[in-house]
Amino acid sequence: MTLTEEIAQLHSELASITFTSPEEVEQYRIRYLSKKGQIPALFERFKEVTLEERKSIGKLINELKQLAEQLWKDAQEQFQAAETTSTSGLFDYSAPGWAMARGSRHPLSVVANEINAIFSRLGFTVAEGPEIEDDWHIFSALNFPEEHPARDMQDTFFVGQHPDMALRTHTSSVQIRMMESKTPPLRMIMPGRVYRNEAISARAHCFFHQVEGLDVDENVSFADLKQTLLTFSREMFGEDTKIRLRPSYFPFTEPSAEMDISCTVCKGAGCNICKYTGWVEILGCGMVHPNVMTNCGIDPEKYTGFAFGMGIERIAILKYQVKDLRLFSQNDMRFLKQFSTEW
Ligand code: 2NL
Repeated sequence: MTLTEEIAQLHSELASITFTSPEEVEQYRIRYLSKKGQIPALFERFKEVTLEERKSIGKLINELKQLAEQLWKDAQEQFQAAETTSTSGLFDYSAPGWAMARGSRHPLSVVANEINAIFSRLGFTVAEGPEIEDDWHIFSALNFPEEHPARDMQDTFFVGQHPDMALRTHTSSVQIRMMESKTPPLRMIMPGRVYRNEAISARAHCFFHQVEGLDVDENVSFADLKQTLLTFSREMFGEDTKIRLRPSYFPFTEPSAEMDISCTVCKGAGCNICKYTGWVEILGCGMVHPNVMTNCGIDPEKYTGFAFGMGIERIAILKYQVKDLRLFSQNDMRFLKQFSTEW
């Protein structure tokens, strides 16, 4: 084979070469470019070339050498880049997975769910209704007199300039809707958000959450109210919880009462949660006023009913000893994360 033919053959050999591993690149370097490789060998044979051929053959050999070196450089870069980006051979399939952060329920949801569950077991269903209400469902149907202070602009958020529409101040509006649209027996609770126009502080907020309950049927008595609330209190706060009813006044119930439970913190011995009385107030209740029954189209001669209402924040504050109402709406993760084990 002449030198020219040999150069041509090597040229086509190099043109078709591909690399699949760094080892092949090294083999290539040894075979073509190392001291004893095929390209330096061509330079050895160049000594035999005649004077007239030197220029053209010299050019061919140099071109071949440049090609061979370029291929080697490219191949090295190719495998270097692969080595830094590929994880093949480095990934440990037996390594434990990332720990998934567990979400947590809002404490008010935890308490509301628990209240719902307890009353569900006592045969109450859950009803919900609109947060923007008319005057009838918030005040008039509930026997609030025309001049009652709760109707004041100061206490209630009215919607726009509308004198008749407002954000509900209690969930009794939902109870009115239920009594208007259904016939007794009615046994239901109404949880939801309510609004009051108050300056925000540790003890007051412009919105909070309530659960109200209603039981209307023939022969429903104050004793039924008392036993229902005692059962609820024992389930919610523990078997040994005592209740105490104090006479009170609401426009929508007669008679009316406020209910205390024995202090959950000191069990009645006296502490700063119960202000050393041994009792803490948790709800208001009473027998549905006959006027309210009539307003909803229910005959108060045939049916009687009891009703009650409690603030969910108040129950949560007692249960978790929360010192500031604002914590419930600030979404501070340090506060919320503490409830991660609750449902
Ligand atoms: C409280 C007191 C109460 C009611 C709510 C009610 C509803 C209807 C008829 C009669 Cl439709 N009563 N609800 C009754 C007594 C007390 O709530 O202090 N809530 C936080």
